[in-house]
Amino acid sequence: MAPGPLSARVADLCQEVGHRLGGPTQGQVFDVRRRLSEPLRVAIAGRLKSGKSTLVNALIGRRVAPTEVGECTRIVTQFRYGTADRVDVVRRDGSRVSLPLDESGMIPQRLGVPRSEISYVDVALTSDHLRDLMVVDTPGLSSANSVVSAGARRFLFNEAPIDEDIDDDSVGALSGAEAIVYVFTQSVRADDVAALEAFRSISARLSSNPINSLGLFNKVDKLAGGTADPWPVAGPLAADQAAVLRRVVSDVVPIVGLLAETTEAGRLTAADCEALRSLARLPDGERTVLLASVDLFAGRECPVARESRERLLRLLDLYGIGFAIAHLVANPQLATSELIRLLHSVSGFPRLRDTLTHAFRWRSDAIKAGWALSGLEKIASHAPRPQDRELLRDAIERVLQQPDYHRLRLLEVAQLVTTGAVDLPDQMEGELTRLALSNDPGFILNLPAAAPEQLSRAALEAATRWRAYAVAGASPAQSRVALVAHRGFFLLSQRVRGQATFR
Ligand SMILES: Nc1nc2c(ncn2[C@@H]2O[C@H](COP(=O)(O)OP(=O)(O)OP(=O)(O)O)[C@@H](O)[C@H]2O)c(=O)[nH]1
Ligand SMILES: [Mg+2]
Repeated sequence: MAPGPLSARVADLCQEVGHRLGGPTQGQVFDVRRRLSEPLRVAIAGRLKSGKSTLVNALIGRRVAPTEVGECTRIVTQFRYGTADRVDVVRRDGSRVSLPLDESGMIPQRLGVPRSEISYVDVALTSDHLRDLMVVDTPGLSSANSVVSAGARRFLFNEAPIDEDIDDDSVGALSGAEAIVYVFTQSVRADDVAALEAFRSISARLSSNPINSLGLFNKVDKLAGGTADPWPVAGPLAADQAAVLRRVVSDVVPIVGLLAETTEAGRLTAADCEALRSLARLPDGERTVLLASVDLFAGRECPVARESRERLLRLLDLYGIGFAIAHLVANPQLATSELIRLLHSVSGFPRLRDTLTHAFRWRSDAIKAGWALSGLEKIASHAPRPQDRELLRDAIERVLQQPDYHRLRLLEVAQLVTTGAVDLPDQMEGELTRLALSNDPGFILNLPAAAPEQLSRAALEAATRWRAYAVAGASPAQSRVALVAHRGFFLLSQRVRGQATFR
């Protein structure tokens, strides 16, 4: 996938200037360019057993990460695209040990290197999904267990070190990511909020913020219990959660990760579907009893073999099984492909994929460009040859002058506001966040159906409002933020007008 326009321009800068630089400085600048061409790196963080590895498999479209026990889940594992499948165990001294995937196509349970020596596991896969996305699976954060640990409270209130909860390898993996998905499994409760606030302390260290982080409300199939439809509950709960967590994540997406994994990784076989069809043909009363609980489903006498039923539970759990059977009862002719499509859609995964591929990709362009420019500034300040320093600084300055790069400033100030470092009235905070996080003028201005002329006018009005706020009544910090927003809306109005005249 081609990099976004801002990163592409910084990559061009590296290319042009790079050739004129001295040896070591040139190498560093080319490193920045290489990193810019890598796909979006998404790190998955969250509690123990919250379903991180399950989600990783869904994102990759293959079941490669172990999801029950096993050594790997305790170690940072990076998944990236490669021309051949390959697992490299990377030692802390940088040396690598290559292993094949095991006979079921998964990361082997035994890595053959003592855990204390392992820095991370680097998995290259031929999966097409990874051409656009690098995924980093991290070990569970024990601090955020369902009952808030003393540790979580301590670093919430006293900013005590968090090393005991998150090891340095995880910090490294997470802070190298452009996007972080926090997986949690329960609806908002007072103590949950505290636990999630704990993520905030961690996230401060990881430079994660609501702009590059997304909440994933996983296992929503467990919400309503049994086979009941969780979605009428999950949607509103996720919205509540997003409101409570607005200083932590940009949105909360509800999902049934297990169904996402099973359908994305193509795990449901013809035999599984046949078993579901047999269950759908049972008398109503018998089916109701079977579907009343996991124990009854697995243990009760029934024409479908017990192993098949246990396998169905592992693939779909009770809700997925009930959902599939209900569709097969209503429509016995339902094609298997259609059944899988329905399961995929009810998993909530399409919305997550959409958020990652649209919102995060667009944002990540600016995040990456910003990251690269500050990297280049650092390289410039350490460059041994004065002419290299000057060359780099000039080039950076030229790029930053371009109006498009105002987005970097916008992200910076939005981050100050969303993390609470600078306070703004709620409505203004919302407007600024939309401006920083979206490319869609209708969404930013809350005028989804407006014509370009109206949008351009509204953007100009917003620009005037922000300027008025900046000069009257705002604190110096608020004023700085407001001036950046002012220019952002001014540029937006110009962009919309430009598009209108080209129609
Ligand atoms: N019912 C249900 N089970 C799920 C869902 N997502 C994951 N699971 C199950 O939850 C268990 C834990 O999932 P993992 O993906 O291993 O969780 P993890 O966060 O990687 O766990 P650790 O790495 O050990 O912290 C597995 O048995 C999954 O099958 C879901 O949406 N619904
Ligand atoms: Mg795991």
